[in-house]
Amino acid sequence: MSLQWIVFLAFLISSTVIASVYLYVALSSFKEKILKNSEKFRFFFFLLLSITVAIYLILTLPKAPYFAFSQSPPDRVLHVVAKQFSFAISGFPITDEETFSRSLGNEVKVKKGEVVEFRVTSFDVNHGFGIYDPEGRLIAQVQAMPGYINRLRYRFKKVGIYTIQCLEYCGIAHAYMNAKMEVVP
Ligand SMILES: [Cu+2]
Repeated sequence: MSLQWIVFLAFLISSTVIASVYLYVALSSFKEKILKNSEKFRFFFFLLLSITVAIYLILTLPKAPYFAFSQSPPDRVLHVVAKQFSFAISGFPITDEETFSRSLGNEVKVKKGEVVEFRVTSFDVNHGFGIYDPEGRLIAQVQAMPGYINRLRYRFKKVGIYTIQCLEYCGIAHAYMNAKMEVVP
């Protein structure tokens, strides 16, 4: 069973539990006698929910790229600027429209195993910078915001063509706002 299915099933089970608790409390609140019991249940389920959330966070948060590579100095820095409706990616800073259009459609190649630091910003509105691996799985993402440079570090473990997709609805052609990146041996 793939990781995505496990996560999906875990989500399905936990959301069913939460929905049942809400339903139980909502239905039982009509009867005062059951209401007394439901308060006990409510506390129990709240505790259960808190523990479940805590376990999920403890297991997953340390794997977030923001923490995983915070101590590793980057081998490569890539500057990314988002602008309706494209991404310009370059090894050199993109400071104006001229450097933006020169960096458009760049063939970006990074080496497998390198820690890459993306410095992501936007020239107009908020965009999302999401990196998808060759199998189409979202592996890392950060916001592209005007006036801010957000850093995202990632170590690419697999060779192949990666897709960058905007993850923040930014206008009419948002769905087509993407770029490609290649990881080479
Ligand atoms: Cu968008």
